[in-house]
Amino acid sequence: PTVTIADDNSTVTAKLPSGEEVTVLLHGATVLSWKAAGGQELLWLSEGAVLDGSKPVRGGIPLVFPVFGPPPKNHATSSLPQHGFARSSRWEYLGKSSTEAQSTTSDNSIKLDFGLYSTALSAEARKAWPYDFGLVYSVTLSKEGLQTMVTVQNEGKEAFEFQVLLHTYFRVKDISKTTVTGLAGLPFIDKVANATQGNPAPTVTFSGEVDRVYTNIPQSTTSILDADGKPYIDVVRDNLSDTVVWNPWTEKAKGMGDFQPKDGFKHMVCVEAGAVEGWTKLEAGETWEGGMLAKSHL
Ligand code: TA6
Repeated sequence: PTVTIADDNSTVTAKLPSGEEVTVLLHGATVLSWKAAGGQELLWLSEGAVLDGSKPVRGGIPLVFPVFGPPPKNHATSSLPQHGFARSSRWEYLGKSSTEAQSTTSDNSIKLDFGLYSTALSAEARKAWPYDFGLVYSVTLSKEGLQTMVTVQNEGKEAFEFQVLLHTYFRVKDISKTTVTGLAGLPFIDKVANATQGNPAPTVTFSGEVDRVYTNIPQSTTSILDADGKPYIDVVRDNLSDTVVWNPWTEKAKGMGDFQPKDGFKHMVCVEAGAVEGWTKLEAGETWEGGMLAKSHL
């Protein structure tokens, strides 16, 4: 594999001899691009995405931590921005490795590690959430797919609680011909209807804005099927109990300045693996790890 760091130190790109490729922006440790062996781009990135760190990236895989959505009132996260500070902080590139454990030969996988420590937070974020922590984000590219794992270490003396989610924008040919399976019949929080739906259809289809939070899902895989029900991408959760499915559709796309082109919603679906129902508590000195493996059928 080859690993290239951009001249302006803003991105790290890894490429396998078989053609798979991943690019990570140090701002937010945001995966901007994940290409299949044949060069097909599997993630959607807005043409208006801001990549200079002044705003979270619209697309790719923003990393949501320590809170998902608008923070609750009267909570340690109350004064944080929506989706927390991890996706708008500058991470460090810690290095690469291709351990035998992940592949028979090192040519089949490459792991990139990124770190964010509380000491590196903006004064504002530090003040808003004054806990000592360390995050290590491992992005592993292999022929099987793209694995993104988050390790949270409580390096302080007091416990804290967090939510975490990989806010992945997958690229699709046509949202109106895309279906999401693996959530059959499960109740979900419908943020569009502002209600909990009890008996949904077996698959999720898209003919308008969809914003659903599925929690405590028994099976670990949520699948995206392309046109004509062809398997496209499987999202396998690791120690994450919840999945969010989102498409902003016309109106919400119009309302986001960095969402370009405006009809770009036709070519993306967010299937987001996370632990966002309630809070994961970490005692002083404890470590937690979770993440996802996105497998491409291309
Ligand atoms: O994951 C779905 C969601 O929570 C939507 O409700 C919408 O707010 C989306 O995230 C994007 O949020 P952002 O802060 O990135 O504009």
